[in-house]
Amino acid sequence: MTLHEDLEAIYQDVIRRNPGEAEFHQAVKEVLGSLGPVVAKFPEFASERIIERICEPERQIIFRVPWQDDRGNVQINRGFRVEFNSALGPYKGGLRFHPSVYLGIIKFLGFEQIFKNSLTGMPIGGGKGGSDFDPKGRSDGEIMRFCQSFMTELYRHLGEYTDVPAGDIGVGGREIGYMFGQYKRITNRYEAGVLTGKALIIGGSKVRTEATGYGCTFFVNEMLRTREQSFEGKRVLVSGSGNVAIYTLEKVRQLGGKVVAMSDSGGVIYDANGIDLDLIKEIKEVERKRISVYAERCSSSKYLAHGNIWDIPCDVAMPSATQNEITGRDAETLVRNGCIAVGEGANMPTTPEGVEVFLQAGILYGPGKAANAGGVATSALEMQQNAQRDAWKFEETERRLQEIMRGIHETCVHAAEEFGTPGNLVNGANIAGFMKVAQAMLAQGLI
Ligand code: NDP
Ligand code: 2IT
Repeated sequence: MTLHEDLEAIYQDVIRRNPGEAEFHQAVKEVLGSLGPVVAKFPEFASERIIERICEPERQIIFRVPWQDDRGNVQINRGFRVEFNSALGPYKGGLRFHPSVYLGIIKFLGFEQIFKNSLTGMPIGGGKGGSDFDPKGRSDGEIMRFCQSFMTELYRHLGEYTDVPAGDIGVGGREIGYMFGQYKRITNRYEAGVLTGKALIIGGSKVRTEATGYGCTFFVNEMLRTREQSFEGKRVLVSGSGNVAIYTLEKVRQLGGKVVAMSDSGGVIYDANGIDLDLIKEIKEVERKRISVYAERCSSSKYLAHGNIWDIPCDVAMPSATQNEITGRDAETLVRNGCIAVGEGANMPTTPEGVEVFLQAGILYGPGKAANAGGVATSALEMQQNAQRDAWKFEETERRLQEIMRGIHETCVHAAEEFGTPGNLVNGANIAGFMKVAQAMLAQGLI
């Protein structure tokens, strides 16, 4: 992708100032790739150096997380919180616990989060955090001690009006609960709105657990509707088998589609009859086991160790595991096999080469910052309920989520059209997300 001349200079500066952070460079390049027509139309963004400011996090926190494992050994991990942009509201974004986490991952996620949160239309800024801690194989006690140590440093940077974390890979309701308990203990404040993704009993919102997967499915449904299509009878691939993947499966089924394959980092399960939702929930949410166990218990399914899920023919692909999981070659395979729509539940799951293949082929392509925004949008609904000391019903909350996803899709479609690339939702999402943040920054002066 070639960038507009001024944007290329900004991009080169980002590379120079952030060496070795490949994922962050990739995320920045993708957004800058959409902004050529915007800087041409709004010269004040250049004179006020809005884009350079957006590319520089407002604050970056890196800290030591010491904890004791079950054998009495001392363990040391590294914790991160990147408070990227607060033009639209308090920093908001998840925490990722995964051994691959380093500053470049947290910065790519935090950067994406700015535009995603802007697209939701809710008053939330962008941030992200996490640790290189690997939760796999750790006992409940170890997870709790790690979360408590992590929060013992992080708490001083948080607050319902300052910075509000939630979950991401490796962080779900259990971890949020342990962190919330430690925050309350240190601060002596029952400040429900300081974390989202809480269990219902401690101020969580109905539908937050389901929200990212449901939202992504709603988004794909909106895309399909533009071509007089629906999920009815469609074969769907959903990579991953975590929170986003499971609730994508649930909603796709409700809308008449059939998820024929899922995966984890070890392999792929395939079931032409459609994956059994209850069995997946039991194995992943209750027993916390690997997806290979599914094939042991379900005779109509096959386990493909180290298999590539994107080799399986499908109508719709919903990557819901991790970044760069669809390569250019995978994208070509999907298109060749007749895939008509891709909705990204994960953050940046498609490489730049893959994105190019989808756009060139003219298939429906919903980029992560639009398609997976339902999770953070429902987090913002959780913050609203906490502020009101209220708890809404499931149906009402889901209705709001669906409305928000419809709105995001419409916003992206309009922005893509207005700036000369109809149907290109990458440009639509980047431009619409950027415009609100840029205007809010201008309104607040040079800060
Ligand atoms: P979970 O931890 O619940 O599940 C992650 C799943 O992805 C697991 O099946 C995991 O397999 C797989 N996975 C993770 N890393 C890798 C890797 N490096 N290679 C192969 N497989 C991998 O996380 P979530 O479902 O919450 O998150 C999934 C994606 O969705 C992430 O990209 C996240 O950023 C994004 N997202 C999440 C939101 C949320 O609300 N939770 C909101 C918006 C986006 P294994 O167990 O083998 O590691
Ligand atoms: O990537 C994401 O949007 C999330 N992990 C959810 C963030 C949130 O604050 O709910």
